[in-house]
Amino acid sequence: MTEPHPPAERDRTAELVVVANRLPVDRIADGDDEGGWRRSPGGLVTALEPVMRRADGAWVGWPGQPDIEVEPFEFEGTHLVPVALSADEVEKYYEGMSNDTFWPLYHDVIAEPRYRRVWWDAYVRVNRRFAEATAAIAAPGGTVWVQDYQLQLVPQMLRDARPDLTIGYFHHIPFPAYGLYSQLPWRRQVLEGLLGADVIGFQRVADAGNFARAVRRQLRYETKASGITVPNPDGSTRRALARAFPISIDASSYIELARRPDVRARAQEIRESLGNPKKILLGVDRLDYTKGIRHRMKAFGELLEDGRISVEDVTLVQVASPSRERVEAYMQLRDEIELTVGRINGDFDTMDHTAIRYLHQAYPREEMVALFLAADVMLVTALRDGMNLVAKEYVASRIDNRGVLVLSEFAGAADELPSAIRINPHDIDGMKDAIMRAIDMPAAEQGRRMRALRKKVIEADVARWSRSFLDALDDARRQRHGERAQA
Ligand code: GDG
Repeated sequence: MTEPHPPAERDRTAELVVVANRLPVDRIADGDDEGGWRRSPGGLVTALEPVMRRADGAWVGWPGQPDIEVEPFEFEGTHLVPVALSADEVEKYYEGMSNDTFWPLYHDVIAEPRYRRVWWDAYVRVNRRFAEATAAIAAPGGTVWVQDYQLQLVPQMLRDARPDLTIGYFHHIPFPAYGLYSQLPWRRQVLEGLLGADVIGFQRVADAGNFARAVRRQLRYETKASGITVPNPDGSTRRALARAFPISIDASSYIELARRPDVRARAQEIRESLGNPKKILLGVDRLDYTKGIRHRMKAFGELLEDGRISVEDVTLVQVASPSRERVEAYMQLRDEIELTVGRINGDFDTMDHTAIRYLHQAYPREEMVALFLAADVMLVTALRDGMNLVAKEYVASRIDNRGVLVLSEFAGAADELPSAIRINPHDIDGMKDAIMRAIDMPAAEQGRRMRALRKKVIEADVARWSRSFLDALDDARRQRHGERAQA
């Protein structure tokens, strides 16, 4: 195995550097106009695009394929700095430590986290590589914004290398209660890594609270409201801020799509191709064990069994986009879900109607919005979810103020969307009743609730999210400079 080369030194000119596991681009077949790269469809890219264009911005991340060395390049106004990963590192740092240790641990151990020392070693090594690549390009006194649980050690590594920088970190997934977090053999190192940041952002107030508790219990640092007093190596202290910045979507782009005649026509076509059922229920998730897809299907299957609904009247469309297919727990989940779909459909389908239309595929955004418009009831039944953007996308798309959102209280979105029908996905009877209530909801009540939901999602959109995080970082920078001037 060949060890990738360290990142090339480049002038330190980037005033704002985003550091994320993935670059905001995907590689496409050679010979394309844009030099073989295409903007990836992810939400983070949309969220940060305006910010990156405004500032002299750079983005540090992995290009998405193992063992490829790519020189830094410009893409749509952003300087992209690829960090190379070997196939062995993808397996240990990404599929192992990130997706088979941190992901299940931070989602309340829904699946059993595996603790493997060789994964941790690779995680440290790769985090260091990201930190070095960032230190090499950030302008003196510049700002760095690190994204998510794959890179929790980067803030402190970066602070050690470049104490002049202002560093932010945003955690997209939940932060668990201390009783669970404390399982982590490297619990101390991870907290110290995160506390290298001046601002540590979480989805929910509860996540920020869990983090502060872990810091108190494990490191004995003092915490007050959202401030944490962190000792410096020279014996002085500094303040880190840990609080909630709930992420959102670019609501206007969903509204625009929902208005397009071709998208609306497609929504109608979808209804017809399902045999014009009275009600269409919809689930859209990455195929992940945190999303509660099995619980949802159990509730739906029982409703059919109980005779409270029939396949002539109600169809469930489940888009389960392929995800992390090389991780064992995901292979198992796929088997279980596909067995369940097969059983339910086998028991209840007729020649003309299907109970569950299951789609293990990814679709373009237009198709997603057409599905949102076709769906009378959106089912978000996550067992644990940092935010859940799908809930917000459904709401934004319903420009007709119709449709019902059934939303798990274990998704971060539940804090902001009280007008949804709230459920506990572990309570199957409760979920069945909630689904029936959604199916039977009169149009006037749908309108009342949907208007309240839409107001919230349109007000608190993703531009506001990134602005408020960067404002908090600006405050932190000013505070640091003030402190330094006084010292
Ligand atoms: C993590 C946290 C947090 C899905 N299938 C297709 C498709 N999608 C899009 C959705 C949505 C996104 O992917 C998924 O975002 P979620 O928020 O629902 O969930 P995670 O992927 O688990 O994201 C989560 C998020 O980070 C942001 O901080 O909210 O809690 O787990 O935008 O629409 N998009 C298209 N085709 C698909 O087939 N086009």
